[in-house]
Amino acid sequence: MDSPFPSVPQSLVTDGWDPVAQNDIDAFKRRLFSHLKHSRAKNPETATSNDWYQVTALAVRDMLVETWMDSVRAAAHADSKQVYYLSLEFLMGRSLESNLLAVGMWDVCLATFADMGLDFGGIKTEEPEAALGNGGLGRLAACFMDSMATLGIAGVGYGIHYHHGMFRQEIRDGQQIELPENWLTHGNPWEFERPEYTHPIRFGGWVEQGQDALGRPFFRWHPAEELMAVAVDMAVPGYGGFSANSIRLWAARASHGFDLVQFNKGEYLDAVRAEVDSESLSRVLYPNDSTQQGRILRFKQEYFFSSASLQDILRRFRREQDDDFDLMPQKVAIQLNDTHPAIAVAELMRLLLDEHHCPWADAWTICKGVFSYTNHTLLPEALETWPVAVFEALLPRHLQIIYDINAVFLAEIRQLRPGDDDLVRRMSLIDESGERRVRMSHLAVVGSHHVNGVANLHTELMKNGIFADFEQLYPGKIVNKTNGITPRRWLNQANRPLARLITHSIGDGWQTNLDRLRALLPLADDSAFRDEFLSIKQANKRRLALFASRSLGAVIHPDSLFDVQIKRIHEYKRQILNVLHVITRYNRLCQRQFRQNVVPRTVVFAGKAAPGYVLAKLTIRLILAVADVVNRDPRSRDALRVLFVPNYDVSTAELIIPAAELSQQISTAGTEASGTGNMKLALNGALTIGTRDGATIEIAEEVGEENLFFFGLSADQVAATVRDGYDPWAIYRDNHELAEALEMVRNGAFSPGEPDAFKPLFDSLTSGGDRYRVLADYGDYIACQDRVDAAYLQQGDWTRKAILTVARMGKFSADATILDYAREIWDVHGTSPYALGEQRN
Ligand code: B1H
Repeated sequence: MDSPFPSVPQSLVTDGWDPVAQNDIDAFKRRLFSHLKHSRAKNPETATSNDWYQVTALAVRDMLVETWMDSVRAAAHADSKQVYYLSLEFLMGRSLESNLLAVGMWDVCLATFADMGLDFGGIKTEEPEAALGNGGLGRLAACFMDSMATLGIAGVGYGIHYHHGMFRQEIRDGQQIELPENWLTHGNPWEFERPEYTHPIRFGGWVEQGQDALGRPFFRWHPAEELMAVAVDMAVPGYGGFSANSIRLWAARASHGFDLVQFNKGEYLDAVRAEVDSESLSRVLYPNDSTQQGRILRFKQEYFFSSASLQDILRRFRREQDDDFDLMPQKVAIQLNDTHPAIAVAELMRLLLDEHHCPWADAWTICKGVFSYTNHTLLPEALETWPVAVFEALLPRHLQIIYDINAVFLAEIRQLRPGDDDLVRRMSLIDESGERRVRMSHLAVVGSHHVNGVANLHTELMKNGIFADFEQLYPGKIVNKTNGITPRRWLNQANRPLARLITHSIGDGWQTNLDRLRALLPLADDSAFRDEFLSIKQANKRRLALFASRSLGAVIHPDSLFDVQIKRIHEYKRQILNVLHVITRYNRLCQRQFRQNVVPRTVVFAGKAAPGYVLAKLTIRLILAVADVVNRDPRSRDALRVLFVPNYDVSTAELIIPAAELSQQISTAGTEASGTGNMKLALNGALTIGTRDGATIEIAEEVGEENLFFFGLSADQVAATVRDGYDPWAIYRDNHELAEALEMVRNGAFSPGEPDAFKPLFDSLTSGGDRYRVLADYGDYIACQDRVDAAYLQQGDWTRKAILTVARMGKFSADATILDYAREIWDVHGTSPYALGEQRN
């Protein structure tokens, strides 16, 4: 690949590494060969790529195990507070490179493989992703784990060891199909199964009520079903090798205590079937992002991992503090990642009341001192409620406890606001408006000492919207913690060339104190630096183009503007608005007079649709159909290309983000709680085109409004359209380019064989009930895209804006976010030099 910028040192724009001493290479090679022989029983001649991946992982694992064991031991004996992050999702991605960078062995490893004449690029892609999450919420958990480990905040991430992670997306006949993902087929070198940490999980049955010898009431749950949760641990090494934490994932196993009876009765096959049933509990991740599916198996998953985690937390606590449970709030902080683990509140009550015989009021005080809850979405379809009937059938004792919590809570409300029955009805943990349901968010709020939103706007909307009553009665309980991303993965690892340029220019240290990127500010006006920055972007674009041609058979031009929208496909994220822009641009290109001076564009989409989400799947189909037309038509193909990258996952993000120049963040204002892809793209030098939504607002505050492209209605204005009415047909009539694009969607221009194929999309866009107000933002969006073109023509200034953007992204380091949680919510301190030196704010 020839660089068009001869002044650039070639080493910076390739995947180069710093010089490595032959001694280090030889030592690393010895570790690889030793594992090849002793762990794989292979020799170099017969070793496959996968063997090399496995032995490299084992060699790296050896290097981090020491720090990990030290950290875990130190945390256990330090008598200090531990943080437990309960999350149904951890979207970790691949671990080999991040762990190599954490232990400082990345250069050595690359040099070693080069020395052996093997291609490390092919070896690292042997690693299947740990795709144990849907999107932002799961990836946030992974970034937070990285930051906690790096800052030396002792803690454990608790989740589920899903056998199948997020489904694999393939495109067949222009449509998404879902295939099971099998990340464990070749074994997972990063995990340690720990059968010695196994906890029983029970469901169903009935509750016996009685009095003990002293006349005190007791409740004894007689469950009908039991299974086991077995711990599977993974190390999370902190950057720099000062400390490490664990992620403990629970795998479901049969409990032979229960089916032994069946075995003994000779019902062998039935008993084995029961075993299969038990293990199905941790079989698969639910692939819904931002919608609750309400399936029984999901409910059981939520309780399964909450209960196992709490039993584990109590076991660890009692080992250090005996049964002095009043100390728990000083020793234990439990963060609930959304309401998925909200049942943990009732479970801790049950354990304290029924198994450890705490008085009710004491147990409740402990709960409220231990838990805190993060809300990640305001979309009504995502707010979890479960029918009371489901509780009665599966968790009867927990239902009693929830009723008791509710009674105490509502008594408090009645005292604070006598006579306000409507308030009581609204705040109750039980929704009585139809089939009685438990409101999991209310359980989480009532059981927590702090509740947080994930960006300023989101938190304000929480306080004025779904949690307004709570905000009024308990001011100060709801706080904001704007999300962040780990700069280790999202810049240092994913964009090695840019990371190296930054380090060459301002030195190391930014990886653990992202505010240091401000030292790049003066370089935005340095033409040599700009050229290097630009040539790295070009090289990353060429890398993506190469991938597109080799793996997808698609041609894209590295000289065009790479315009990127990568995220779950969802109506509120409005990929359809992007498509309408593409169609409009296509229509313009079909007219000769528009073909002068156009800025060539490549519009990149990637994302999965939930399997049952019809309009989202149809949107993918439309993107592919439009791509097919636009990419073939000689009138447009030189100036406009559409690329859909299938199977969007963490690794695909690591490939696309460094190549992006324009970041599309175009959700209806007020719907995207935060967004974190917006941060990743900006940190890699993409300029943002977006609405005033989520954390994009705060990105603009940091980088300066002059360095991004805002358009569309604000959240307040969107709310006003709800009050004042919304008339999409009036907008249609007023804007002929819009009408033309919409008609093409309706009349089969992109689906000649099936003219009505996309009609449901047309109908939704033109319906007054379109919750996402797509047409309302169309005109402003198109005008804004024209401004993007104009800005891109000023290449020097565009690059300057991109550099300023990178330099001002420090606020969005997950380290800063985690230090904020540590200070305001968890009351803990980091012990690594990065935390001690840099406790910011
Ligand atoms: C987010 C979810 C989510 N919000 C339900 N809510 C799920 C809800 O399986 N489910 O049932 C799964 C996921 N995910 C995202 O969280 C927000 O949409 C983003 O705006 C935010 O950046 C991210 C992290 O806070």
